[in-house]
Amino acid sequence: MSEKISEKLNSKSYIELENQYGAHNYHPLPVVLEKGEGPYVWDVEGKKYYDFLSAYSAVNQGHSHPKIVQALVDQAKTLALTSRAFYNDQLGPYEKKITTLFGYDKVLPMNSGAEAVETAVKIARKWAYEKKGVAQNQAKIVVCENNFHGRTTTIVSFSNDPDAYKHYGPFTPGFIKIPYDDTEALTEVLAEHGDSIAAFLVEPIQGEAGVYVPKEGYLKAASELCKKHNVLFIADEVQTGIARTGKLIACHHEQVQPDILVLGKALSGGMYPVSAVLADNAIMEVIQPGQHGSTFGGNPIACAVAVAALDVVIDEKLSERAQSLGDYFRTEIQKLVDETDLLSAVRGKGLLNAILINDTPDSSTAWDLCVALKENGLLAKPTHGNIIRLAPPLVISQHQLDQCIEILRNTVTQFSR
Ligand code: IF1
Repeated sequence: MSEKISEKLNSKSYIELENQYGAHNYHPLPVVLEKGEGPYVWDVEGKKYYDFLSAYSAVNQGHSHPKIVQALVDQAKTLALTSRAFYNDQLGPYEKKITTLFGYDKVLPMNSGAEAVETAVKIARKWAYEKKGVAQNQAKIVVCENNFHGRTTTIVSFSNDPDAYKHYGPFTPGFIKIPYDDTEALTEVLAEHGDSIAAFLVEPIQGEAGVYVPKEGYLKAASELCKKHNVLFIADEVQTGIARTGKLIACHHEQVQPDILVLGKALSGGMYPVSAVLADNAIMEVIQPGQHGSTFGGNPIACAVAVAALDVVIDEKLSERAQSLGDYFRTEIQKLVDETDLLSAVRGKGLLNAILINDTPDSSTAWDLCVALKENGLLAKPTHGNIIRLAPPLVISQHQLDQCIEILRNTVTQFSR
């Protein structure tokens, strides 16, 4: 094992280092992690935890999955980066694998989720001008209130969360916000503006908004409305994709095949920044050489890691696990909701779930409960205010999940505001 970069410190010292030398763009839970394996992480004092955040659903395959680590190490020792100025022997096989698995003609490889969303926005706009005949610079994209699609300037331009957009103007125009999970609102906006609308960009479940699961049939109805108005249906499955909700992508719960599919996070199993935009030729062909790109997009390491990460999803039946363990988890947590006034609801799909704390969003109750959970060996973090996301790695076993349910039960019942 190679020597650590610096001598080993305690949690307090690591936190002080981050406070002094790091931008304060996060307020982490007071725990300093140094090791991860499967559903577990360990802090620098050696305390073991269940990870119930999974790096916001990036670590679906479990921390440091041996097969993905091996792919990373082997490729890193061989060829790390060529840029797309040249071909490489990893990209083509990866592109064939991912397009075949998700059912598309083409993939455009990127790195972060936000980059992939930006790529989807650019493709949709270009398609609107070159294929749909929308007047230049007049293309609109419909998005949903309380969305989260990343943190670039264009993406926060269509956020309604002041923390995401305040003082980042001027904003990118061309976006129309409608309420989420509201088929009537989508019907109206397409009827009124459909001729100039390029796409509808939507999260199949709104993650950051608090694991908001739309009504059954919403995605299907939205997809059909888009077809009717020649509008592209773009599914942002960065968080809900890769088996997290019990299907390969959450849209498959309603047999919806998005016109443009955006993937990220667990596409690499949390091992490396890998994102992707998938579409059929009639859409993807609007991008010609020199019209979009990225230094690291489609690099050999990203491709080798993503191939291994997707193999793990299929070989270890992670979608089926998420579906059955998720149903069990919500059933058990619903019993706890019924027994205590601290929790008002549990909701989710597969192993993307959340509990609603029976307190005001500006109260510290959700945070305080997460600190208490940490003391009891389970790491989770509130999303907005009084909602705690509960999303373990999909490799968690039934026995381990039962232990987590016990930790949740004990912590909630012993918790005093
Ligand atoms: C943070 C949560 C936030 C995403 C969806 C695109 C992206 C994300 C549906 C962008 C990223 C991350 C970002 C991270 C916390 C986490 C997150 F929803 F998952 F909880 F912020 F809202 N589409 N979500 O969820 O992907 O560029 O980050 O790779 O920014 O704090 P990215």
